[in-house]
Amino acid sequence: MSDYRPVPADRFTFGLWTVGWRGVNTFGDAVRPPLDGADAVRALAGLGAHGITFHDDDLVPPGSSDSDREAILKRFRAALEETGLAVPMVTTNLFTHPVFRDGGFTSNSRDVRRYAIRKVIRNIDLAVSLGAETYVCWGGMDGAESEAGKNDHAALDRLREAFDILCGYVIDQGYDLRFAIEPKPNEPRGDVLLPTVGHALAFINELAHPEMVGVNPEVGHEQMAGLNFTHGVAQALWAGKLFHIDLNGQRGVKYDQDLRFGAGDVKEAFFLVDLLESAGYEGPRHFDFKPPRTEDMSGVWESASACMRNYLILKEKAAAFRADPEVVAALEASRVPELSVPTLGREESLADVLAEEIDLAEVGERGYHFERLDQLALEHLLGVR
Ligand SMILES: [Mn+2]
Repeated sequence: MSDYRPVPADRFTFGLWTVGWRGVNTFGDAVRPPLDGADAVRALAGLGAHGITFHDDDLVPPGSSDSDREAILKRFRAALEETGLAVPMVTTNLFTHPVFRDGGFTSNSRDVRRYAIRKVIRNIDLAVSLGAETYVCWGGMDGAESEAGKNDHAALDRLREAFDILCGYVIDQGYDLRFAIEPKPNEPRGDVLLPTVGHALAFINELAHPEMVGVNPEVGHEQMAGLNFTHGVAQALWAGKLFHIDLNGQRGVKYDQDLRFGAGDVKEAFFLVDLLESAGYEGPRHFDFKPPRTEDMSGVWESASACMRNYLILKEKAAAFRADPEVVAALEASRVPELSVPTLGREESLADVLAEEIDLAEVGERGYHFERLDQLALEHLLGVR
């Protein structure tokens, strides 16, 4: 793997809205030309990606006639067939149009909520026809700037209602499709509903079909809240809910940077890849990043390639870390394997624990040597081991 050249078996996927982002932001106009879906498919296939994903409006511009829609989809399908690129995930834009200014599934306006459900259902049919297995729901506009304008209890009721309706539709149609909720703490709303992986996991348990709904955590979204992304992903894996993942980069608690994967907190990226690879996560490694506005189209493709390259480099570094005999010994010295031993033995009862005594003075002096372990990880990451 020394050249870190991605192949489809690596399961790298990209949102059409990532490489197709034209660079429009709050302060600046578009800096790049529109990117046609079929052209994106060919370019990503050429880079060694496995798949492409899209929001309904990325692929078919809003307001397109039925015949325009058909023509666009025909071109897109032809490019997929020609390249073998997959569409493992699809999502809906419930944020750009002014009607969604107060959200989609949780807008105070009932007619908007009903329109949001229609828009998702139409795109679910397209997603399934393209072979997608996961449908991501990011409710970025589902939130508030002021507590006064939003009844959170009612908003959560409406959000649950929307997921129950969508799951019911998928069951009725006999589709093989699961939903993945993407948490985000803020942006574009001042505060977004289901701000973290933990909030989303708790919400899923209240649904009529919790088995059909998981999470799609994004590196930057947890880090924007100052949270440890790897811990969030670990809990999603523990709950059997890591249905999809958005990889990118973020430097600390600030606006959503969507840097290329690896370009934010490198150490956390290292431990994230270590976790995904060791946990046997088999879903797509999906990149949801924004090539900076400084880049022209060649810079966009360079940035996309670098996402995959960084993942493969970190995968190799993580494997070398785990295989290093010094690391194995250091893990032992840090008692890491001991945490996997149940606190009560199979034949034991609480009475055994209650009858036991601990030498507090002696055990209180025990050091855990995590610094040595962390330094070994850092040295692998820095390439000196
Ligand atoms: Mn983001």
